[in-house]
Parts: sequence; C-alpha cells; structure tokens
Amino acid sequence: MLGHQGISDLPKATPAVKKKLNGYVGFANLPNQVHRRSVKQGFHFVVMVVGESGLGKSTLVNTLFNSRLIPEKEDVPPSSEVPKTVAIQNISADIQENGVKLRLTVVDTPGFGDFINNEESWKPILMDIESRFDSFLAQETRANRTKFVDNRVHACIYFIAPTGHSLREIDIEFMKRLHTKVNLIPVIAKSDTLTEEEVEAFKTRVLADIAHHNIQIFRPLSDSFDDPETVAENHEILSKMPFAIIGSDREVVTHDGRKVRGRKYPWGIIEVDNEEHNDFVKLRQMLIRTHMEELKEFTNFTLYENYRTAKLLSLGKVQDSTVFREYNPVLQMEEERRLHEAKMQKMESEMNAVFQQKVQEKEQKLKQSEEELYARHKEMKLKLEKQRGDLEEKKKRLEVSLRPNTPDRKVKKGFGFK
Ligand SMILES: Nc1nc2c(ncn2[C@@H]2O[C@H](COP(=O)(O)OP(=O)(O)OP(=O)(O)O)[C@@H](O)[C@H]2O)c(=O)[nH]1
Ligand SMILES: [Mg+2]
Repeated sequence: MLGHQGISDLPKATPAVKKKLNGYVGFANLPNQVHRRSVKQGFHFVVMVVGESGLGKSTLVNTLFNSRLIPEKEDVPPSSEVPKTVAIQNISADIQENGVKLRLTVVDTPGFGDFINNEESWKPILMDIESRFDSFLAQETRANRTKFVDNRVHACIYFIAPTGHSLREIDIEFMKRLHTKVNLIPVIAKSDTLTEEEVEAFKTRVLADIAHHNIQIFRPLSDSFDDPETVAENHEILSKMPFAIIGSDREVVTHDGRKVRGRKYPWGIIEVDNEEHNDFVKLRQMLIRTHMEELKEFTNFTLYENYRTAKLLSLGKVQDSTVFREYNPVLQMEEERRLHEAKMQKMESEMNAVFQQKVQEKEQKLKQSEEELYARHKEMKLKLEKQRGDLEEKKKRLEVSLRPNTPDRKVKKGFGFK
C-alpha cells in the first residue's frame, strides 16, 4: 500500500503499488521521450497541487495514484476523518511498468483562503519551491555528486474555483508569483458543479485573464521535427486547457452496471476516467505519459537555470553559461563529427606543412651542393689554368734554353778552320 511518506525514507517499489498501476498509468511510453540513462536509473517526477482550501487537491492526489491515500471526508467515520491539509506533504510511490521505473511524488499543500488576510498565501509555496532549487544547487556545487537527489517541482497544478466568473485577485497574485519558478498548469476544480456550456465559457474567460495578466502557463510545444501524431496530441491538449477536472477515488456503479471511479448524483454519475465527462484523463496523460520529459527539461534548463543565475549573481559569482548547455544527443553527435572533421583537416594541413618544409629543405640542400660543386669546379679550373700557365712558362723557358746560339757557332766555326 502507498502511505504518507517523506521522500527520503521511502521504501522500494511495493508489489501492491505495482499491481495497482501496472498497465494503467501508461508511462512505459517514456523511453521514447528520454535518454537511456534516465531509463536505467528510473524517473523521478514531482507534481505539486496548490489552490484554495476545499477545491479537491487531496482528492486529486488520491485520484492520480488511484488509491485511498487520503481518506475522503464524506464516507469515513468522523474519528478517522482526515481534516483539511495543514502542512506541505510529499506523497510518493515507486511504480513500475514494462520494466520502466518511476517514482512519482505529489506534493499536497494546505489550501489558502481561510484567513482574513490571504495576501501572502503564496509565500510558503514559493519558499518550498525555492528551497528545492537551493538544495539542488547545493548538491551541484558539492565535490561528490554521486548521490544526487532531485526533488525540484516539475509541474504545479493550480486549482481554480469553479465560480464561472473571472479569475480572482488571489489567483492572479498567486500565479504571478509562481510562474517564473514552476511549470504552472491551471485547472478548473470540481467542474461537475458547472454545466458543459458554463465550463467552456469559463475556460475562455480564464485563458483571457491569464493572457491579460501576462501569466505564463505550461503549454506543450510542437516543432518541425515532431511527428504528426505528437502535433495532433499537443493540439488536443491545448484545446482542452485549462483542464476542467473532477476528482474521486470511489467506485460507483453506473446504470448499465459498470463499476467506475466517479461521483454519484441524484440525476446520474460523473465518471473520472471518461473523457466525455471531464479532462482528468488528459491531465494525467499529459503529466505522466506524454509531457513528463518536456516538463522536466523546462524546469531544469529554464526555470532552475534562471533561478540559479539570479542566485549566483546575487552572491557575486558570474557563471559560464556554455557549461550548462542543454544535452541533446543529436547535437552532441553532430558536434563530435564536426570536431573529428576539424581534427582530420588540421592533421592534413600539418602533414602538408611538414611535406612542404621537407621539400624546401631538400631544394635548399641541392642548391647548396650545386653551388659548392660549381665553386669547386671553378677552383679546380683556376688551379688547372694556373698549372697550365706555369707549365707553359716552364716550356717557354726550356725552349729558350735549348735554342742553338747562332753567333757563337759562327765564331767557333771561324776559329776552327783558320
Ligand atoms: N463536487 C466535487 N467535489 C469534490 C471534488 N473533488 C473533491 N471534492 C470534495 O471536496 C471536498 C474537499 O476535498 P479535499 O480534497 O479535501 O480538498 P483540498 O483542496 O485538499 O482541501 P484543503 O486540504 O483544505 O486545501 C471533499 O468533500 C471532496 O469529496 C470534485 O471534483 N467535485
Ligand atoms: Mg487537502
């Protein structure tokens, strides 16, 4: 069975929980939304419910978990009746579906509106959301990050009273205080108290008020990469916002004999899980089946990042935003490919440069040895010419010394014959 538990002292998945939620919640679809690491570790998703007292927040928590976590006020004996929520409470369950683990935590908060001065009723909620950011930031700055606990609120369901009129001051104030810190999902509570036409008109009115006051609510985004199915799903969700919900964890029997979760009235039954009757199924699907990862990513990369930057700036530290870029496997692969190509190009140009240098060196050497050869050739030529000159000189001298002396011979001749 599920129970009221702090997040830290939760037991591991219990068989009863598995049995109850198996094949029902539909989050086994999650691996399509996320990276492998999250699948291995399991998901942790935190949803908070806030709003005026008595609008059915605790009942919705029961309805989401499909359990009698918090006994409803009506049919429990007075002694065991759970009074209105008086403190912020974390209710968690480990659930498993097709081998995928999910820890779902719902933060139930005390309703406001009971005090004469409700001006600052948003304060404890905001403090809770920010303290979760703070503890995450503290873990991030710690040296040992192996045991990371992420309890940040990923979605905040804001309950609007089914007045049929416009939003009240307190709703506007509340949402304005929260919209930069959390994904706001406004819902029309106890929508069974309004007729179908009233619900439609009230939805339009609420959206107009939200736009008029520049309140940011969570809206599913479609982009050009989305398949037509996702685009249609997002469109369907958007067309239903703000969800008109009903909560009940009781089974009632319909006139055709079906056992359903619903609310019984003298004139008939309103079924929780019937999309024709209310938008609870759409809300649950969006939270747990289709948009969990989007809600988590927006919380991490936008809401938390903004909080963190402001906090660090207030402490006088400027952060390097490039360190906290969003992780996208496709972009990562692209980046790796780009880096590899750049590396190859660098290697090629380096090899080219080395080749050029070697060629130049060789050319230089050849030129140098050519010059040396030429110089040696010149030197030898000069030497030879000098030798030739010397030899010719010698030859001349020899010739001169060997030439016959004509006048002497005449004298000798004359002397000899006289
Ligand atoms: N008609 C109607 N009644 C509801 C619905 N959900 C809850 N209730 C009833 O509203 C009453 C208050 O419900 P809770 O779930 O305790 O409301 P809460 O918002 O948690 O109230 P606080 O803890 O005081 O903030 C109970 O009697 C519920 O049975 C709903 O969808 N329609
Ligand atoms: Mg409550």
